[in-house]
Amino acid sequence: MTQPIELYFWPTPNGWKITLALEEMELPYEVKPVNIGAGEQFTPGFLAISPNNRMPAIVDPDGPGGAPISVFESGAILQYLGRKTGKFYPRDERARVEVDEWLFWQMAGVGPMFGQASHFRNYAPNLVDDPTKIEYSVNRYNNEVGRLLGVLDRRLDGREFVAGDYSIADMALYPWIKLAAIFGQDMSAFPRARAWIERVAARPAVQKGFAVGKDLRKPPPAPGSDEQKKIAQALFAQTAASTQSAIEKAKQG
Ligand SMILES: N[C@@H](CCC(=O)N[C@@H](CS)C(=O)NCC(=O)O)C(=O)O
Repeated sequence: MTQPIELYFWPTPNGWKITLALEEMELPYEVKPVNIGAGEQFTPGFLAISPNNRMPAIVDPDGPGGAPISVFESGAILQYLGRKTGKFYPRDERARVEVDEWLFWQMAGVGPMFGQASHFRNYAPNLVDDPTKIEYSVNRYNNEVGRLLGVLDRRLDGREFVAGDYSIADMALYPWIKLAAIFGQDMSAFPRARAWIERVAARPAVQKGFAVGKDLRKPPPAPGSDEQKKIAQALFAQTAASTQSAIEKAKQG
């Protein structure tokens, strides 16, 4: 009997990329929640498979040669699952290069830039005493998010999906692009991207994958509350030294 893949997960766009893929590829999986607001990403067990203290990560008990394998970084996980199943990741070299281009564009461009835009727009205003201090950063990342949406919109001219058939590149992009509106973007400026969102959203596996972790997500803590400061400290004030002490603390249980 196939053993389920362990998915180390918290309900965020990077986590949903993998639930979308696992659902679409019809692979059995078991969710192992990693509460990143509570510092669970620093536990020794998790760091052994994800040394960057970020989720998602997977452990596939049935890896190459029948032995277990762990994978961290969502792009590497998507490629691994695509190679394992032969689905949504074409074998033909030209087609695969196209998927890789758009997958890496998401990993190196969309993910980090949307992440910063979300940070400065949705979190930082509650963490600084004077909002004018972050005006430059808000504009910088909002502009970049808009520019990237423009790139996607042009790419989708005459195409249903970003690289040939529906692929792991679409799966990597969808959770972030779907949220663009909450980063303050006017999506009516990007009609082809908007139509693509609807096309992807209509897929049953996407609906199932996106629903994973609903029960884990709590409403955000009140601005200025102790709870909010604790989460902000755990997520947004990480340094090499603070990471080291979080690891030491987690080791002691
Ligand atoms: N490049 C990584 C990014 C993953 C990432 O940023 N994960 C965040 C949640 S979306 C996380 O685990 N944060 C924990 C932390 O900041 O300590 C990937 O795509 O897997």
